[in-house]
Amino acid sequence: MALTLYTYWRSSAAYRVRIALNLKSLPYEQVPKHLLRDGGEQRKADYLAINPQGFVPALADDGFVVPQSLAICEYLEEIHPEPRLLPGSARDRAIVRGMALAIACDVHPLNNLAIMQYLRSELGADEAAVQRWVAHWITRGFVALERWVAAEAGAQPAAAQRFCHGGQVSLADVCLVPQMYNARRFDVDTAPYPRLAAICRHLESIPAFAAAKPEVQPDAE
Ligand SMILES: N[C@@H](CCC(=O)N[C@@H](CS)C(=O)NCC(=O)O)C(=O)O
Repeated sequence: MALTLYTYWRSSAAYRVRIALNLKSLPYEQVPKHLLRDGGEQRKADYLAINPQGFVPALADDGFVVPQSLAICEYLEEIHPEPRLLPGSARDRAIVRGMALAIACDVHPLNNLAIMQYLRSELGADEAAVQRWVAHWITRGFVALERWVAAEAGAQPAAAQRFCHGGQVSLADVCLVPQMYNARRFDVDTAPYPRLAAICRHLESIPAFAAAKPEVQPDAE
């Protein structure tokens, strides 16, 4: 099994996959695609032949290409089940997938590069308006997730919480940490989300998460 990850250091979707690969101790080669250089290497013909969507990440496994970060994580889970990113019971899996999708489908796409470029170039938004847009959608998502995590945790105090659900690392955590990175990057106030912040603080201290963070990637600027 030779794994190649098409990635960009600041891509939060690629960050998810790096965490999953590290948690499962799967060695992989990185092929960086610079999202801004020369109009975006992800939009060049050679990369579109790999991922027709023109997004990172994509993972190649001996030449078999899987695009979409959550599809990649689930693929890794199936070919290399331990340690598990999805819990044992159908109910727990449904919660974990729900939290992961709340981030990956309902928050992250709205702060993606192509969306922000469209806001600027087609809709005439200035930087302040783009910032408001990003903050609005992250805030909306985090308000809901903070409540959701609290409801799942019951009476446990915020500071005692270490994971999104079920007392162990899951796909929800794999999605939360990169989205928190994005929130900080775009100067979104994270103080109103003490549970999410406490979970991220703990997760970021785990070596698999620490080794996946953008600043320590080979293509980091
Ligand atoms: N749903 C996709 C989203 C991938 C995505 O949005 N990737 C961003 C970087 S985080 C990207 O490649 N953007 C390039 C662009 O917008 O042109 C996934 O989870 O993999």
